[in-house]
Amino acid sequence: MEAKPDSAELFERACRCMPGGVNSPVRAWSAVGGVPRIVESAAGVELCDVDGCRYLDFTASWGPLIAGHAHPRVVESVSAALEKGSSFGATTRGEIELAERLCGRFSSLEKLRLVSSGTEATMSALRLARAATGRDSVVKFAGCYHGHSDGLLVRAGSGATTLGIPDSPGVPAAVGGLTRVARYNDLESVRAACDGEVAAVIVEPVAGNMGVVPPREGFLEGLRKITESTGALLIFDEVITGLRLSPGGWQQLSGVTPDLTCLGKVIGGGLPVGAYGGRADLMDQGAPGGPVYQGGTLSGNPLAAAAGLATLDLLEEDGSYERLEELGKRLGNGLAQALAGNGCVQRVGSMLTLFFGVAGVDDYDDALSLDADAYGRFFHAMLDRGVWLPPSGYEAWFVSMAHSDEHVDRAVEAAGGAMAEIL
Ligand code: KE4
Repeated sequence: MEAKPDSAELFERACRCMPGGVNSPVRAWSAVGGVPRIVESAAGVELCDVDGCRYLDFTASWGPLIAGHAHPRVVESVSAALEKGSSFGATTRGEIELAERLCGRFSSLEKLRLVSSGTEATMSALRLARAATGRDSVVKFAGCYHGHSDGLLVRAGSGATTLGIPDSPGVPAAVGGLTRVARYNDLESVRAACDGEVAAVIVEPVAGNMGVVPPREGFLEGLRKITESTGALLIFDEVITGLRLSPGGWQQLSGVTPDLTCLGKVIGGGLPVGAYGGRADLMDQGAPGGPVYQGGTLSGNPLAAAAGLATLDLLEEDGSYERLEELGKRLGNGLAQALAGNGCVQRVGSMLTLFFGVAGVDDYDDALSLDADAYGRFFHAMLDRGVWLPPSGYEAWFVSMAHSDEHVDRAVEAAGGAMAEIL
């Protein structure tokens, strides 16, 4: 019987037909080196690659798998939906329920529109903000990543930083020039950037794409005040934080209410879903009721809605967020101990980043000074010990409800061995 192809062979084939062998750049392991493992399957906290190796996963597909991989309730829900068809190009009960449930959790969401990715959500929210204010400029923060729409690929974090292209070629100067960049956690830089031409300020309320960087006390409140005083809309990009940090996202915990919110990842439970929403007077300017056009063949897809609803059900079970906090804290404390002063761990709830070579990260400049080589060595040392981490130091690790204390302790023990090996 012919030997099954291994990761190296499959990745070679992938490179022959897909740029960099991947469908999203961060998956190419450019920052950490080595042959990206090709995944065969996953269940709970465990990923298996085509080589038969099994890993304890802390990437959670970059955040969505908060209930763990292939949760039986999610599998059952999506399978039942598929039995009834996969897509109709017409409204279904599932998307109505998902929209109702999300509006019920976020007090700022009077109405929302489901789309198929976080990129679509932020791109559409900006278009709506520009239409609603009649202004063209937007303000984003260096190191924040809001997907790959042209105007937001300016000083972008996540894969754009990982690959050293935070300002992507191909974005026309006329478009990029409408994006003003401020410094995260620096209200002075926001005041300098905001004037009567700014339609919106878009921010990750807890940054996750330059590594995890929490907002300083008063930062988000300051953004709210500045946008109110200049007539700009405040957009919270909660694609990572929404549903992960609390039932109502960071805006529920911080008490700062944005005009528009973008969601993704967890709300789709691993299937393609994004959403943008906010005050009805804004959202009703969207087509068909209003003139601001946005649409999508698979928007509100019934399978994705089924996965999202099953995930929301699981998150609504008693103690879910407390458990995520406990596990995140256990992991963060254990990693800080293993790091033993060779960097820092920054954590908010069930998302965290281990930064090598820096004592603290408050903004993009701090993040850019992390020791990326050390992270690359650490990544492989952990992989050798059966722990799968994000292949970039500018990303967040995620804990899921499928993780246990034992899983966390295993990762911490592996980190101790990995540190001894690389430092
Ligand atoms: P997507 O278009 O990838 O669904 O979402 C874009 C997006 C928007 N906003 C935030 C805060 C995000 O973190 C993202 C996407 N996150 C990255 C990882 N940090 C996706 C991973 C990838 O690009 O493959």
